[in-house]
Amino acid sequence: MKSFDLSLYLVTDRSLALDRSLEYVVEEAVQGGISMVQLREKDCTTKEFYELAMRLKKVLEPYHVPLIINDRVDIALACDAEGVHIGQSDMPYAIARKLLGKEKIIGLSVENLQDAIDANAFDIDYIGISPVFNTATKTDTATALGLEGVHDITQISRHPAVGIGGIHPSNAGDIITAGAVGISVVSAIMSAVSPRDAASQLRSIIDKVRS
Ligand code: TZP
Ligand code: MG
Repeated sequence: MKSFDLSLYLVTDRSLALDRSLEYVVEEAVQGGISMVQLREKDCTTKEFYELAMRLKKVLEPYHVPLIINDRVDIALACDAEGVHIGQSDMPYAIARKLLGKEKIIGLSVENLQDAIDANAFDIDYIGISPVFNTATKTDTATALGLEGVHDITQISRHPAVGIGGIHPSNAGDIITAGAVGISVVSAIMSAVSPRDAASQLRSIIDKVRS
């Protein structure tokens, strides 16, 4: 049985890690309470991507935190990651599912209500509502959906949803209240002076809103 916890989902970006290793930031974040990690690499060779994924897998395994690979089904298969996260222009989910099998986690970004309606017909495990707010971390996004978008999408989706984009301690609780089961963050943890404290602060906010 697949079991995973979307509540506090770290998406990586090495360029925002303030010269610290990805392994260091991720392990700190895990100790602060993140529940899932997505390795997102836009600028490296396949070999580097694979090696990085293997190193992160080794960091995460003792904590039983799932490793999800952004976009690259081949890397996910090569390192036996727990799953992949795909966008609307990445490999079609049905092909990803065929290649990965039933037991792996597949997440899909939805950028509007229609994407979420379409995704109801898909054998995926969660959706990422993208972006909730505008963010300097990724500027080639669709129009920000806001809390209203999170509400509308989670109302119609049969899949659990996480929000991504511009999420920080000041608005994290609102994303959950609007209907998401979790939040995905990049800079709020990757660029924090203490990734552990940043994760732990977000963890407390989420737990409080959910209780
Ligand atoms: N997809 C949509 S927005 C985004 C991604 C990968 C970046 C989110 O970064 P941040 O720093 O949490 O706003
Ligand atoms: Mg993608």
